[in-house]
Amino acid sequence: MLNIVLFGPPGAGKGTQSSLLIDKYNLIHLSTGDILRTEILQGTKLGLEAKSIMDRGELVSDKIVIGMISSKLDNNPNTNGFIFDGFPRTAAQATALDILLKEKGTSISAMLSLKVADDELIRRLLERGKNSGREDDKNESIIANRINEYNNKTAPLKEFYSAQGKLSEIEGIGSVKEIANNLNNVIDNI
Ligand code: B4P
Repeated sequence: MLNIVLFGPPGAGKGTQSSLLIDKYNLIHLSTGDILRTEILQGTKLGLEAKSIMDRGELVSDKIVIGMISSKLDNNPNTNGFIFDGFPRTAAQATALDILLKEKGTSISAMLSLKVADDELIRRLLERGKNSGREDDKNESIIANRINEYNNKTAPLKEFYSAQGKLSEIEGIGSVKEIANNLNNVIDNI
């Protein structure tokens, strides 16, 4: 199986690039952000719990997101592989993911980390916030909070995957096509 962690700060282009990679490599896209937003739209108990946390730009609890990923893995036993977009975001999530994949006889193939400077992240997210209806994209102080959460809790995961020899860093500024080509080159050499 080909299991890719697509990594980077909020607004780095993970969602954008995932949609290209799933078509090219015939993978299943698991975006914890999208799954949570679907729960919010459906008004489920989990969605109600997650909404205020996400609107503040904080991270939803590990227990909730690990449970969500676990059931998605169980529901797709015969796939070529997965793109993990926005997951893992904490050390506990990364450890849980390794265990869940091991139980299925597979593992992470690579972490592809998109590098984008903070001023460009803020510009992209505010731009998306004009139309997306996402509360977390509308306000610069919430975006700053998301970037802080990333720097404190998520960025250290690069060390976790680097220690396993799986980290590749890719420039995330440029055209969507250029960045996609660079991601494809890394994946084709796995
Ligand atoms: P996510 O949905 O994962 O949102 P994100 O980090 O903002 O990334 P996103 O995929 O939306 O942005 P993208 O880079 O594609 O998380 C939202 C919230 O959910 C979190 O804050 C947290 O509360 C919760 N959550 C999710 N997963 C969790 C977890 N595992 N644990 C705990 N909590 C969790 O795109 C951004 C914009 O840039 C787009 O408008 C796009 O068009 C544009 N763009 C993309 N590529 C570009 C390029 N090359 N040039 C210019 N613009 C570009």
